[in-house]
Amino acid sequence: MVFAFILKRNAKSELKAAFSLFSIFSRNESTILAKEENAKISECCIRASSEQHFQSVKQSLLLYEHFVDESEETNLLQEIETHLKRVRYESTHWDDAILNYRETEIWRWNQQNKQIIERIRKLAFSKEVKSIDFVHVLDLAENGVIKPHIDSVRFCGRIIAGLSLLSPSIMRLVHENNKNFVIDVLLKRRSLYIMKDSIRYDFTHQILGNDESFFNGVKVPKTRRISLICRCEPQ
Ligand SMILES: O=C(O)CCC(=O)C(=O)O
Repeated sequence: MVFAFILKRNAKSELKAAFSLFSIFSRNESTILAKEENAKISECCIRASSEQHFQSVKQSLLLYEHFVDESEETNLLQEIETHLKRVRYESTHWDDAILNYRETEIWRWNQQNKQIIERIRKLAFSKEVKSIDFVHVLDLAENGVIKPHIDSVRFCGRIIAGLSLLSPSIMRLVHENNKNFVIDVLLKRRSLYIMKDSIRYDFTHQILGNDESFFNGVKVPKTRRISLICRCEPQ
């Protein structure tokens, strides 16, 4: 079944200009130890259009580098391939929000991979929210792009967690009512992001195409990328 998570899309206009209007703050190469899970939250891969903007969203955007190791990535990919092998790449999504991709949903995982999914859910979802039982798997081809959108509130609650496999990419978040409020996130291979509350509801998110894929002025070559997206149930 193809997903219908995507509700809104914004025109691309103004985005390119936004970073030049503000001085861009880049976080120091520092990490904060998250007490609850002993996982490292990385701020160095998050760039906001101003320090004030960064401060106002840092509680609702979390990034964990090296969330899985290489062998865990290999195991996940092996299982995912068995689900994707009969799925064809599509050039465009039903609402034109994604280009050059294929997708599936996985309900049951082998024992090893199930533990990784449980780790994601434990870290991302508090006790008050119920996670959706299946994982959305999105395979974005090298020339694939996810355009700006906000996930539909009909299908997804206040928290979205995504694990990036195979390739780094840039996720751009733009405030719906203030197009100058822009956050770029370097999603490294094997990293996990968690978007919640304000970031999830008030910002569009997108994955930049390879030609626009730069962080701090440095090219981030995006090849084929597979993401595992865990969501919680709508309220
Ligand atoms: O691939 C990702 O990490 C984001 C996917 C996405 O934008 C979505 O499913 O709404």
